[in-house]
Amino acid sequence: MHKQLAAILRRTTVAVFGFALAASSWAAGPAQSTVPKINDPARGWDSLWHEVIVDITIIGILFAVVTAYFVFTSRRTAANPVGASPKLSPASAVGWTVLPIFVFLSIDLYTAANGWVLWNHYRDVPADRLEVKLESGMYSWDYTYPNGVRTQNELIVPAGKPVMLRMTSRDTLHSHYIPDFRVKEDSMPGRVTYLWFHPTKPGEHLVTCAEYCGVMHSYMAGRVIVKSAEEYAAWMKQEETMLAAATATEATPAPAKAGTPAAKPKKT
Ligand SMILES: [Cu+2]
Repeated sequence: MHKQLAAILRRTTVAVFGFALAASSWAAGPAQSTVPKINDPARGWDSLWHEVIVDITIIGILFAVVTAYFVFTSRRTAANPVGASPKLSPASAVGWTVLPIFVFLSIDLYTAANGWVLWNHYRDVPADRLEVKLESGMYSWDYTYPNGVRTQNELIVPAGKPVMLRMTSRDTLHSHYIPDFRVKEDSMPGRVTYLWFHPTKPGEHLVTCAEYCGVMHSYMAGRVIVKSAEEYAAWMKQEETMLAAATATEATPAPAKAGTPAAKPKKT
């Protein structure tokens, strides 16, 4: 009876693990598709930030409790009391100093290491991306798409594709900040910097200048407008048509000015 029970248990365990394995490989199926996974660090920054907030809250409460304890136990209870230093051996004095430093430093090193990993992910721009040039200037953001289409203060992008900005400035230092995508990077004259982000669904997001650049600095705001892939394609087609028409007009020689007197027929 005991052996039978063990056999049933063994078979059940094998079946459950087998099913779990099959289910997990089925669930992992889409990840093995040819579409590369975008390693967007934006959510990583958020969790790291939350971690820091939790850490400093716990440490703050801990310090407040210890301080309150010492304030209470060391309060003045008699007139002119004379205290006595605690007797600590050199080893325990070093221990009380080194251990807390190690504990708090390890938290700092842990968050710094996580930040370093995220930063490396961030500097590694996905290969399949939309690349747009940005020239900043007092006080506007001027975007140029690969086909020559230009926009000002509105960066229109398709959902689902990483967007990279190659940035420079025509006057002074600015900083292109898109809070919703957790990206901010200086743009400056004589140097090309970059940032990238991954818009996943249609919507609008604020762009603002995060570097004081002049008296109208606070008005240097724009928008990232994320459209669906179809809407973006339609918008881009329209812009390309307008650009082609404008280029054709520029290339055509100007007609004779209206009002120019026609050559008079010669009198015979
Ligand atoms: Cu600016």
